[in-house]
Amino acid sequence: MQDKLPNDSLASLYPQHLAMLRQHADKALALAGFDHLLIAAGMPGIKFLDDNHYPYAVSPQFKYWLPLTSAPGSWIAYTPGAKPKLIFLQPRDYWHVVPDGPSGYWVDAFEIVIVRSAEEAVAQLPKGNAAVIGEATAAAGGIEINNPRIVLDYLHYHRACKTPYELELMREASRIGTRAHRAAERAFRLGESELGIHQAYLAAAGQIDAELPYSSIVALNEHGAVLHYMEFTRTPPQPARSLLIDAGASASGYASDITRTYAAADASEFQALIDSMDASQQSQVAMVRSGRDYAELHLHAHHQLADTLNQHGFIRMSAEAAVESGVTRAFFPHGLGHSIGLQVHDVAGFARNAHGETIARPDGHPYLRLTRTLEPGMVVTIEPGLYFIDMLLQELREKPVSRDIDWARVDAFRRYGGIRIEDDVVCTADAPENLTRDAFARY
Ligand SMILES: [Mn+2]
Repeated sequence: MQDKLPNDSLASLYPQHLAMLRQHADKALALAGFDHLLIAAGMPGIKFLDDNHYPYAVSPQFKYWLPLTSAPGSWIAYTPGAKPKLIFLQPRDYWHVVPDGPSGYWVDAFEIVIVRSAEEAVAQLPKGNAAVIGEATAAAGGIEINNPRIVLDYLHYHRACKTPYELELMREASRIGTRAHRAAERAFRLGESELGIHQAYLAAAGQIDAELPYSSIVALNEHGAVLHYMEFTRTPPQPARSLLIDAGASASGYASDITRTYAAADASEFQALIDSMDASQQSQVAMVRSGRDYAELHLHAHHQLADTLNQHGFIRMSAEAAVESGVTRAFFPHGLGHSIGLQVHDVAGFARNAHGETIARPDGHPYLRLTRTLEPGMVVTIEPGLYFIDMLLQELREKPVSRDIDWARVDAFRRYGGIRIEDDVVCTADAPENLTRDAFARY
């Protein structure tokens, strides 16, 4: 269940999206010397020694072409010059809900063939020299999956820049996510547990866990210091001082990725730190401009964090010294953000070009997921953080620079865990579009 999508605008934007996809596919196939592009929607995996399946996740290459996220066993077949073909699997099955026949603004753009089995689907694919994109499990009926590197590099590189159609879906994903974030904040203020906050989030999003683009992080107090905290405690801590929630939503297979940090009403020292982080986050968002090197933006965020650490009395050293000595990396040990789209961490974050060459991360920043120069149409997250992580603080204590850190001040903040503030931002030819803040402004 999702919000009603703005179908009129999607219908008018979709043809241009498809035309762009065809252009990229034509070029990729020509480069690699293939006649057809065949894309498997994929099948749900099965659990080890079990007859239960993992939640189904459609291939990102499949949902790039169509807003179909539940089409196991289906295929797209594209031959340059011809109308793309959707081979849609609608099994005869009384155990499961059979997917509805295709409908919507996109169906006229496809030749659609409905089949009853995965083997029949494969039999409908054009024979010959084909790039076959899919997981090994899609190989029902004896088709060979080859996932050619040249084709994938080309398609992945170009996925960074979104079409107006894709941006419309990403705005929708942001609207669903922010509505759910509002509900999560209310649940926190009412004293709910992490599980209770998560349930409030899902209810407001109208999405189940398996539909979300990634597993939500709902962290009260010290749990905010665990970067990928995936527990959901059932009992609220007494008192609940802080909430860090990193949770997104999906719209026709496109993701939003949103993080907010809240302080309890009486935690004014933590609120002041959140306010500083929020101000620097917004200044970083404003720097999402065409031609900007994202890795530089990441390094700039470290300098801003050093200023914040100084202002709030955690350290006494120049910003340069704090960055050089690794102090900021102990407080902010992840990347500033990543590309986002059909996948929450979208592909080709390090691509130098469409041909598989890459741009290395800056030394000492092994977790940065994006090193490309920004271009209009790219959507990136901006998510600076400041955490009080025992393991990293312990390492810092043993360094000479430890002298210039106010450890009593640091220790006093451990009980809040940490701060992350994350928006999804579109690079344009001009000022950036902040999908997240625009959506929050509606709720
Ligand atoms: Mn993120």
